[in-house]
Amino acid sequence: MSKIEFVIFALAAVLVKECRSQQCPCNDGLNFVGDNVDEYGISRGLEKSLTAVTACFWMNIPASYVKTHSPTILSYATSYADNEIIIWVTSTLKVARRSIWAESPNVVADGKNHHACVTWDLSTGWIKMYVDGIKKAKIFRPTSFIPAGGTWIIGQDQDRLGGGFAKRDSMKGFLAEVNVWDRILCSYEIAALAVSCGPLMKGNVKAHNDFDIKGGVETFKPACCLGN
Ligand SMILES: [Ca+2]
Repeated sequence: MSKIEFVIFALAAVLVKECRSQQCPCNDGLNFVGDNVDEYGISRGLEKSLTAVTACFWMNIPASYVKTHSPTILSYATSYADNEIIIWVTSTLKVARRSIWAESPNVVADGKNHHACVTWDLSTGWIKMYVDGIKKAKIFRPTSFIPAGGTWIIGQDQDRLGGGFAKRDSMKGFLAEVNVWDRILCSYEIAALAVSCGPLMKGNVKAHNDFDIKGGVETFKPACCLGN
């Protein structure tokens, strides 16, 4: 471990202690009612194609909801394919690039707050999935680069560019700090994000505040720390 890694781990340890004893000052928490096609966030555009992606977010999804729905966290569609990227939840966390999908083994739809990150290294084919700052899955799924010029949606799954929503794919519960980067975040960066009481880093591809929120989604300041 380098000195900088050690410093970040030490900072993360302090933040964990603080987070568990106070409300977190996270901004931009979104509360989805669920079971509709009206609630989502949209942000158009990707300037250049991607060969590496990291997406991170906070979520809290009721266990009962995933018995009848597959709430979608993030969807990126282009004119070539509606499922360029999908991150969704059954009881576990699932990701897909077109028809190539992967799953993290642990239950995340349990009515508790969870931080999650997914990394796609499209040059090597490795997908890594982190829950609450810990790597839970490393899966080899070779796919091609992600084309530019598409549309990003949070809280719904696109079956056509910017639309084609279904009730069964709607988000329910809380979603916060959805950020997307054009690089693979390191494990210590993800560990630090998962215990931060606010946004340490904004995504350089899409940041949470880039999304235009539609429908009846409420914004609030969530208690978004591990264990709350
Ligand atoms: Ca779709």
